[in-house]
Amino acid sequence: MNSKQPNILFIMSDDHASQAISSYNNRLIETPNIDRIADEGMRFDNVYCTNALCAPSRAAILTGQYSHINGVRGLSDDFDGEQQTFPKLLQKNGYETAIVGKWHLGHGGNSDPTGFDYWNIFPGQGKYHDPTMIEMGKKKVIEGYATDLITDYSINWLNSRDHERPFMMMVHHKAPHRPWQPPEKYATLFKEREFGEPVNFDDNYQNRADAAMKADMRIEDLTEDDVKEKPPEGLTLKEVKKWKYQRYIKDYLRCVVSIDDNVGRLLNYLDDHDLSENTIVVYTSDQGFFLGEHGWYDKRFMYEESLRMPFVMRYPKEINPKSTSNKMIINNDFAPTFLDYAGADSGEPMQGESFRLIAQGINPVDWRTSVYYRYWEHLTTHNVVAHYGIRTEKYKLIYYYGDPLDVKGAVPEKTKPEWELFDLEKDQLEMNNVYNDPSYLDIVSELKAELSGLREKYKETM
Ligand SMILES: [Ca+2]
Repeated sequence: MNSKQPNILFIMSDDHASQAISSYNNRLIETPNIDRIADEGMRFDNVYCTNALCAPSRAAILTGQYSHINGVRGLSDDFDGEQQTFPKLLQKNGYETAIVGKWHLGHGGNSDPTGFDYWNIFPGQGKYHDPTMIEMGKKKVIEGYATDLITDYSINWLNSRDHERPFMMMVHHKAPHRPWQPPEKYATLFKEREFGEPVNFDDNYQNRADAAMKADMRIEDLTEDDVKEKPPEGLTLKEVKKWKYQRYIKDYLRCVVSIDDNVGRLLNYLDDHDLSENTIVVYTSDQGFFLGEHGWYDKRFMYEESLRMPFVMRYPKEINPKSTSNKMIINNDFAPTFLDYAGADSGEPMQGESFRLIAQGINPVDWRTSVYYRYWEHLTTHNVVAHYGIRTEKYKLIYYYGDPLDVKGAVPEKTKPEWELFDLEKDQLEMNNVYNDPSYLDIVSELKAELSGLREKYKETM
């Protein structure tokens, strides 16, 4: 074994917003175990997904490529398991690799993982309670709670792996994805607590593109299945919305508490087996999520809450404790970064960059200062309009390009193209579209030029 090659433990949950991680924001809950990774390593404050949806983000992470290159633009696109991924390249470079939990790629989310020596996954989205799991092709129903089971199987594999080789394991939680079903032991946690609503909970979607008004992901839209019972009789619409929010946020946070416990179990395992020093530990989520901001749940939009991924990383040999970075990182960067740590060549160039130096506290002078994003699904679930855009340190420009679109699963409808510009220094909550404000004319033309440069760089032609 090459002792210079670190182990990589990549823990990723599904739809876990940084607003619900105390290292980022302690308004809602404490997450001591996830915080421990940040406290003993680095908290990255500007990590963005390139397409805020489960399968596309997973494909971008594995391949280091944007959706139009890796083929997974929306949930109905197949993932070609033959293509290059970082786990395959790690295998070639001496690593033993494993994935446990949510895979959700290919053939409606149901392909067999490639590039892994061991895999044990859910079919499709998976279930919270007594889930079916497919272990190396063998399907079984397993009694228990998904988040605990994923950790149990991960620990089993860590015990049985080849101890002579470095490992890379992806631990992919289903939680806290909809329908937010917590484990029995946390069923009544927060019962007596009333969570405050975000300041823009009653957003009326004025001063915005029509896309915001059009989206069906308001707290009011939460179904009886989502909130698990009928609202009490006699409430006004406003009271129903407030009641649904409490139901929603409590179940969401109960799922998060269970994730945090299970992150703690893995960190303890590393400590107990003398692995903490030579293991890179990451905790992230496939995208962010709206927790009542803009009056919404779900993701998809290029707005901050859904665009931003929580990302904390510990590697005592190279990363200083309690460090933070505000450099702009995208999920396409994860693959090249892990390959860099492993001393492995990425072969065909990926569309991300290694941020290993940034993690060491060194800021490369030529690091990107803007990020390209694209949400491809058009008026599918939650009726969100397809869009692309650019985020810089100060501004965000979004183009809802309208019909027609050659996108699988698109519902044809006449949608007129529209733009949004947010001045993020003055309007962090993205409530006021200044695209048509004449004082931003120069900014708009600079951003459009940069956006078209990024599209060219990433070979985005549609
Ligand atoms: Ca997700």
